[in-house]
Amino acid sequence: MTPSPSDSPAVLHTVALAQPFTDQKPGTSGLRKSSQRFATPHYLESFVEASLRVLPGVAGGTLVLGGDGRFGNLAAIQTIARMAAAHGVARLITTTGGILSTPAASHLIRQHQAVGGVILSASHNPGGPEGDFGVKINGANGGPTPESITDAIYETTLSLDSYRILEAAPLPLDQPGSHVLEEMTVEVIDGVDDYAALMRRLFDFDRLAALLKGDFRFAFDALHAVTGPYAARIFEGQLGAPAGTVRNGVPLEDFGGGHPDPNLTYAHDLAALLLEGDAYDFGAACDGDGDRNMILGRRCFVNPSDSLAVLTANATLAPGYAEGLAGVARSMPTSAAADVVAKALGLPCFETPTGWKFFGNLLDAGRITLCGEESFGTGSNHIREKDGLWAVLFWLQILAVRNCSVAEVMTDHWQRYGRHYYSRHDYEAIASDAAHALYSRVKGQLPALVGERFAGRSIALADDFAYTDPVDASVSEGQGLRLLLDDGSRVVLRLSGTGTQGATLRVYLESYVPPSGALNQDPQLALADLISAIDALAEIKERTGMDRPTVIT
Ligand code: VG1
Ligand code: CO
Repeated sequence: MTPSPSDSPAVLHTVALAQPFTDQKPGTSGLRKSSQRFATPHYLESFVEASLRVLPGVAGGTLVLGGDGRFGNLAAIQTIARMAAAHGVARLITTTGGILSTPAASHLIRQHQAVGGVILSASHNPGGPEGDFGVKINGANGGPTPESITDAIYETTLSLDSYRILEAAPLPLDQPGSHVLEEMTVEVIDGVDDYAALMRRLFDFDRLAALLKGDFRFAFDALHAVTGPYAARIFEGQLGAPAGTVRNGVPLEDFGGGHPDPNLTYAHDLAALLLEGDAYDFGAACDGDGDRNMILGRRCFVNPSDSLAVLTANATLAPGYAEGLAGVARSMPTSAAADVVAKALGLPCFETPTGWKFFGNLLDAGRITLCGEESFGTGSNHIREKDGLWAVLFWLQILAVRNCSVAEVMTDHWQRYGRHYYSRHDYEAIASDAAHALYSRVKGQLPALVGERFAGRSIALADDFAYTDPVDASVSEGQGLRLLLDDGSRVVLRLSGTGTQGATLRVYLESYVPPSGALNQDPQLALADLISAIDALAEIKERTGMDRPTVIT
């Protein structure tokens, strides 16, 4: 019999740290490091201690805890539960098997008025002992904490000399139940139930069921990550899609050895199924922690920037958005496709830096309803994270109501609003020094570039993007190097804040064609002149030693 934690005497320990860790600066979304780094004694505890000290309301409050099922998830939940008890958390909500997607966690935080949550995930990065692990701290609104909090957490880690933890028997996480860890109650709940109920409130499940039970062929790839149980319950269980619709649906600690990243490179099996054959009408995949989505139609890839624009243009087809939208926001490197729709609909449109935390203030203030990023992230005011399955359901809703194919939706969209040819080129795991030297060099050249020729156009603006939050006036600088050309085309350079090996350079390319222009080109060809011009300017091939990007989206 597993001993119940309440049966064994709990002892509070203050564990001394020989010296603080200096590498716990949270990136674009939380602290993300190799599993090996996280295996360093006291490493996880140090970051969690700092977070529990900084997050407002921890003592006496409710905390949500769970993760994407990767290697280290269950052990970390046990550790963090004992630390939460030592910090006076009154109520801890965690899930069976420790399985909790990022969007479902965001929803639980809001639903239970928690002070925040700890989400264990390195998102789309590979997992396993040789892969990555991560800790994301979300706040009371259900979203990633703002920079003021993440900066304070980092500062705290730099001078940390001890952490507090309770010694207690492990919590049984194999089934729902209530437990006690000293003064703290622990509720182990099913991580899918509440999320599925929320989706049912936003979309017309009867209509979706009619679609999925008909001759519409749908393939969903969970990539052996967290969305498997959610997708199986919703698509197959509640909407009646045929068994087998959800592929790779069992979460594995190492995601079956794959990259749980829904793009054409890492979700290639699904991409091949949809783009090279005619057996399926619709395909979708989500990432490790369930906040990203890739949408595919028969022989049709939907660029994520376009996806946001399509959702904006068709939002009122979903019951949850039937009243219309307050506004829309996109991250700076995301194409301006949504801006064009917003303008046509008379909606406010915002451009934020990369990372979901910047959308939180706009959502909380009711200034926007939808938001998205080019990196396969779309979401709305229903939670404060991007939401992979929500986007898939939204697309299904549009297809069900309009009764047409994905390709028809796209063609119709471009004929109406014009097309933003768009691509992101990632140069992953390049030497850190080379990446930073390349970046600083271009940054140094920016002021002199205005008015210069570039890919046959003239450079109208060259800057390092800075953002002033329209809600709280906080300023975030250094968010990416932008070259805006006089015809509205654009090239952006950024260094990734989520990688764990060396540095990753992202090159974002965009060029607009009005409805009267050529709408059916291959994006790589349509952008070819921008691609070679930025290579010449930034000396990408030469300085990275790479002939081509590792990932092209
Ligand atoms: C990447 C994406 C960014 C996204 C972030 C977190 O960041 O580009 O748009 O918000 O991942 O996504 P970066 O700094 O590597 O470019 V996830 O799915 O980790 O929560
Ligand atoms: Co993610």
